[in-house]
Amino acid sequence: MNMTIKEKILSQLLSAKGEPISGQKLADELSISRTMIWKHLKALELEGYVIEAVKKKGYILLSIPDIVSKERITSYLETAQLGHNILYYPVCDSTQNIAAEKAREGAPHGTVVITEEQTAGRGRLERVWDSSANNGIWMSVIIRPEISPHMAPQFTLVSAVAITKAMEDLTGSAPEIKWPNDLLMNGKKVTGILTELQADMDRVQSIIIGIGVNVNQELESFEQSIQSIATSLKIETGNDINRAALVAKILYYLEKYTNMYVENGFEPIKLLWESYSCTIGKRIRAILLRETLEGTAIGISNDGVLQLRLDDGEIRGIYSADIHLT
Ligand code: BT5
Repeated sequence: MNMTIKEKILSQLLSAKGEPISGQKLADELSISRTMIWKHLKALELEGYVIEAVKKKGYILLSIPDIVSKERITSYLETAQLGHNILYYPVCDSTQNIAAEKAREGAPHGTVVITEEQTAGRGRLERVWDSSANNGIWMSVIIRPEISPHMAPQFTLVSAVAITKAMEDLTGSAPEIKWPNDLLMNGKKVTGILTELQADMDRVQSIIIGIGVNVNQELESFEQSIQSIATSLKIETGNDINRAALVAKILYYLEKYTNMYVENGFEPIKLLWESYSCTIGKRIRAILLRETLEGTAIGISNDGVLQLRLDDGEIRGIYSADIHLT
């Protein structure tokens, strides 16, 4: 991966784990002057890193800002492609809007648009997505798989599995997946996914996967109207979570399962999805655009369509709906 000089300096300071590194050593290893090293250190300080200069010893990284900047995420990244182009905004209207624009302008596969705060975060059907400052993951990932447009909705399910795995790795607790785009903990929503598509009739140009994860919110941080239905990883686990590390983990699994899906189809992902699902086998009410159906969710098909058995025995394939467990 191509790291900037600033990222390289940060990476060296992080791997020194609190021990001083001399300015001369940094300058020699990066083949730049000590004055340039000093300038980059000042730039890092402006971003909130606390760096101490110890006389005759060098620089020590004392504390790291809790932000989801490019440098912070990059320091945890283990991917071959996803997240190698990160566009970070302290605040924006919606990362989906910026990602859509960047995708049209040709942003490469794996581009990530991420922010600390959204002023117009949105869910499906233009619903409001509560995205307050510095406590969640509000990001959009642009992927460009070579698939036909009808396969795109499955990326919601692929992403759900990837985020679930990442949360399980990092916190030890896995959420449950509620078809199609919610992750729940103790029955409350901890994550929402919004998959949008740019395509020709027969070819995907880009899929923009919008991911909203409630990470370090307290209950009062949520809008009153969603306090009874929303939760965060902190509320559920009692711990503050390193958001940048979680972003990197999500990208790691998203890359892994995207590649698996493109190479081997949906079936291997489907098995994982089912193992985390809280929808299958349950009685549900499915609110579609034009009708509401009740019945038992008996599974998802090999292309990710929910199979609902109605009370008269008829089986209906549901492509998109709001699901209520009854
Ligand atoms: C979703 O929609 O769940 C998709 C949310 C996607 C958000 C991400 S953040 C990054 C990217 N940029 C964006 O602008 N969006 C994406 P849906 O299934 O329609 O659910 C929306 C409903 O969830 C709302 O009507 C509320 O009831 C509830 N809700 C809103 N904010 C929430 C939050 N932070 N946590 C839990 N529930 C929330």
